[in-house]
Amino acid sequence: MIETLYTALLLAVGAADVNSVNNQMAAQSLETTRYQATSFWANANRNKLLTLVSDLDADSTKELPAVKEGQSVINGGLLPDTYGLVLTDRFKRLFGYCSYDHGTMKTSSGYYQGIDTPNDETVIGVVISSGADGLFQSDCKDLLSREAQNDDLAIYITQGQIP
Ligand SMILES: [Ca+2]
Ligand SMILES: [Ca+2]
Repeated sequence: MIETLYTALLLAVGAADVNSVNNQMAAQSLETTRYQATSFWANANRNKLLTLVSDLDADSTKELPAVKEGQSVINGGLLPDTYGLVLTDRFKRLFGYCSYDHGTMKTSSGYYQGIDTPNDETVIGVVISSGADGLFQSDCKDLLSREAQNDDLAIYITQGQIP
């Protein structure tokens, strides 16, 4: 199927553009690979972050580590660099990170203010790659309801995943 499409494409563009088509296909395949690798590392970070939860404001709701300040996803920051996390995506750019403070107490710095009564489905953190365009279009406020924007690749961490 792909071979047929490829042949049809070559016939359509003419032999002179074969290299250009080849380059385009290689670029697309590289991009796919980078997305897969990015997704893999973001997942690895999620698993590590889930071992680092604590009820830092003593309201019986656990928080992930706070964000590290830095230019990143809107209303968020960067992954903390003190836990051996993978800090960059496969485009070699820093991952963004949202961390939410839920529960009856939610004023800790380094967190986006969450909701009073989180449940297992509630997002408590997001590891996010800016994608191929290198720009974060997403906002931690909207990521709370899983609304990643444009080509940003978001891996959500939920309360129910806390071991
Ligand atoms: Ca809290
Ligand atoms: Ca982006």
